[in-house]
Amino acid sequence: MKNGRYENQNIAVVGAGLSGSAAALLLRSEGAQVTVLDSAEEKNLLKSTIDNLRTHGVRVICGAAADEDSAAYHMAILSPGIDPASRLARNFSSRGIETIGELELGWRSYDVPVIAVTGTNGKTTTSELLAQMLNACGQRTIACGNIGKPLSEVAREKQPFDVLTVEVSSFQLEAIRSFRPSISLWLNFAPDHLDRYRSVSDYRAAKLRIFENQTETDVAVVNAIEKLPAICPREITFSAYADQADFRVSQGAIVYHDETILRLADTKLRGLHNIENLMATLAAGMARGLSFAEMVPPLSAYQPRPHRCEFVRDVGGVGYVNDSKATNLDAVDKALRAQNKPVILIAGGKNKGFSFDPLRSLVNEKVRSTILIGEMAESIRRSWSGAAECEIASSLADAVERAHASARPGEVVLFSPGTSSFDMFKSYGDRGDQFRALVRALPK
Ligand code: UMA
Repeated sequence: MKNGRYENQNIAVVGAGLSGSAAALLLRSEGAQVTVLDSAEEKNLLKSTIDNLRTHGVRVICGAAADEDSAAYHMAILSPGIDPASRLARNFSSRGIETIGELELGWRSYDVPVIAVTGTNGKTTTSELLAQMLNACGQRTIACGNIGKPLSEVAREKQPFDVLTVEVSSFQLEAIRSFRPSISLWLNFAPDHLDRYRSVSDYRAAKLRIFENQTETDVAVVNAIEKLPAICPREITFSAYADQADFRVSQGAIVYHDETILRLADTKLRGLHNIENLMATLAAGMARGLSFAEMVPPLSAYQPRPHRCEFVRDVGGVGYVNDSKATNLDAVDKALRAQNKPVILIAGGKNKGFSFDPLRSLVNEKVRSTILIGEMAESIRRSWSGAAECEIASSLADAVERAHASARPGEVVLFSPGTSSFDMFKSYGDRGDQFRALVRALPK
């Protein structure tokens, strides 16, 4: 236990989703009196979650009453989806109540070293690669955090792990105090989440907090082409594009200094962005004392996850690729660069506060025709008008039908939305599942 327990403390947990629920149950297991507050009306929340919280003695306040709650608390825990500037969060911070994020709570409650993985893209793949590799090499770990299982849940379960592999988002890092990974991974950075941050530099500053509490005895695995400020931990660098990195690509293989480690043809991952994810994983394993000979077999065996440039099916010589996980422009950029055939691109979704202008020249180079969906369809058409044919579809089903009607043999239909899904779907997973089902239902 890094900090004291929470016996008889009155603690507010903001948000009744995965993180809030995990934080509340952890705090209850450590003796706190817990109130969960959520701005949504109770009927719109998961009944099973709310019932479970109440069964564990947690008070739940929903809707407008949550914003107005004025009870005294020792501390408040924010779920990552809660903007610290929101009225709900300010209700605590403005009264001088210590306010921390769920990640920080989990960290304080479980004394196991942490490997933290951040980056705009590739966090989930790298966290999974790392967890799979470490377990195969005899280091017991679990991939948790932003990937789906909150750190507070892992902290409550207290299984005997050697190390935790924690995917961390800017939203989570924004609300840390003492969170100190022994190994941090900075995969890449590109603009995102401008519906939450006032500027790209605010988003970057939140992410950079991953290094904030690391010391010289810790390690940072960093992308060599990123211009990071001076940081304390020892750095191991990687890049598929620079020659000066510790891990780099040479003659179709990942090399460490001059030693060949892994031939690209011997992995199931495709695209240079994934090769960088592999390099970062090897670097983190090296920092954990593993040899390349131990690490390479599990990395070669790793199967890519769904929704990440997932090949769905060939229909009459046209390949259909599901890249629903592409929720920002950088991910679309990488997916387009990985294609070597003319592309019919299906893109669009929720308005996250950025324009698609930066992709214009790449779209012009790679894409024959675009089919646009969701809240951003009109705005994307304005960004790409003249760079490729643009048409707007009324639904994902309509978009798939239009793509099927226009694609020619030898082309690829790439579903890489470039923004989040919440205007039309429950999640990127739901969106990708629907795309896959629609493609599977196409006539031959
Ligand atoms: N809520 C409010 N007021 C608000 C906003 C939300 O009361 O102003 C309530 C909602 O009504 C809801 C609850 O908060 O009941 C949801 O909390 P949340 O948005 O923090 O979601 P969780 O279910 O706790 O999931 C969070 C992460 N979500 C976000 O960061 C938005 C999940 O990352 C993460 O997997 C999970 O914790 C476990 O750690 C998702 C994500 O989209 C996958 N992450 C972003 C990304 O990867 O780009 C950062």
